[in-house]
Parts: sequence; structure tokens; C-alpha cells
Amino acid sequence: MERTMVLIKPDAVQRSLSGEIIHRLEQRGLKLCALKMLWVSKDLAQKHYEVHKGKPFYEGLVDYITSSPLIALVIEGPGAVKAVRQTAGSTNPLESAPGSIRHDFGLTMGRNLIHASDSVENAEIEINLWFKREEIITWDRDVDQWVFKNN
Ligand code: IDP
Ligand code: MG
Repeated sequence: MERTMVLIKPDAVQRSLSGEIIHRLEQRGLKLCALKMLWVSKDLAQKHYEVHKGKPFYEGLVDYITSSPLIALVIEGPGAVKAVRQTAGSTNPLESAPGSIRHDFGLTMGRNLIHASDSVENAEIEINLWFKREEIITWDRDVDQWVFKNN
């Protein structure tokens, strides 16, 4: 089953939106496989956002993500990468679809509440960067047959 990684970024945690964001992912039918709260080191933040190194927003982005605790999650489901990106909304909240997290709670790219892996390949890299193997729970949810089946 496909997995993706989500960060409930520091602005969302500070604004007490963590529960709301997890609720939306669960409501969609997605399954939680790992969850932890942490205050990210600069080193981990730089590794996570390495592809953006050199861009004008990079320094501010690393400061933002290390400024306060965040919550990291591993999420599972059919098409989990695409589903979570859709529920998160476009990078710029002003261009996000109504009903998406970034649209409904955000206004700027600098405070856009959530990170979601952008491909299956990057999801695997990010999960390995943020989680130890034993922190990820493989489990059957009784309702899976009513949510995941494609007949
Ligand atoms: P994504 O989070 O939708 O995948 P990316 O382009 O990978 O978007 O950028 C990573 C993060 O960097 C964004 O979520 C946002 O927080 C921040 N970011 C991207 N572009 C800008 C910008 O132009 N100004 C400020 N922050 C930006
Ligand atoms: Mg990205």
C-alpha cells in the first residue's frame, strides 16, 4: 500500500490546527502509520529542504520549520501521495482549491501549514529521513475493506 509523509508545520501546531488536519486526513479514509511531535534540528530541516537550497525563500523556510515544534506523520492509502497533496492544496494558499487545508486556513506560502511528499519516490526518502523503521506501524484497520477496495 502506498505511503506518504506529512508534516503539520509549526504554524499549524501553534494555531492548534493539528487535530483538524489529522481529522481531515482520517476523514478522507487515509490511515495513520506513524506520528510524532518534534522540534526539528537545523540539520534535519536543511536535509529535508535540500532541493530548495539557493532559492530566495530557502533560509526563511529553514527558520520557519525549526522555529517551533511540528508533527510528522506517515500516512497510508491507495494513491496516498496524490490524495494528501490534494487535501493539502497548492503551495500558494491563494491558489489552493476551496476545501483544501491550505485554502481553508492559509494566506501565504511562508505559512502554509502542511508539507506532503510530492512523489512515491520522495515519500520513501522522506520517511527514511524522519522515521526509524520501528516507529512505523504496519496494521490492518477493520474499516479498510470499506475504504480501500476498488472491486
Ligand atoms: P510544496 O510544499 O507544495 O511541495 P515546494 O515548492 O516544495 O512546495 O516548497 C516547499 C515549501 O517552501 C512550501 O511549502 C512553502 O512553505 C515554501 N515556499 C515555496 N515557495 C515559496 C515562496 O515563494 N515564498 C515563501 N515560501 C515558499
Ligand atoms: Mg515540495
